[in-house]
Amino acid sequence: MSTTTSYPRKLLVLTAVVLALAPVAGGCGGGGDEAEPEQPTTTETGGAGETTLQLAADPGGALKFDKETLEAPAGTTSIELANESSLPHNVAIEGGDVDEESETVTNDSTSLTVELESGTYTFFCSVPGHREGGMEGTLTVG
Ligand SMILES: [Cu+2]
Repeated sequence: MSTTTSYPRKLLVLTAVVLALAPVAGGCGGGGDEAEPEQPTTTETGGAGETTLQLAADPGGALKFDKETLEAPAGTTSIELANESSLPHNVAIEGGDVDEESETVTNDSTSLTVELESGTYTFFCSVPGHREGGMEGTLTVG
């Protein structure tokens, strides 16, 4: 007669909480908090992945984005623009055959999704005067 000994196994299920949600804008203005969480850009190899880039207009109302350069692999790219200022802004992409722009928002966010091939593009705000004022940067795709 043998006793069957069963070893209880604890299955530790790790639930990965993806913090993909941008913090809801609760406070308006003030607080020059530049602590921006670095987001792990999980780019799936395989080509057809979609990349989301975060971009923000200066919350204090300066004519600038928080980044002067952006990078993405070729494919579908979405640029999410957060504009917490009282100035209207948008994000536009120009280069190659691409000439697209998002809607213009004030105290809101918007996004622009484009198909991009390898190359160098310019992103900017197309509100008159803003690009000239400094709302411009380089998007490198490759
Ligand atoms: Cu602008």
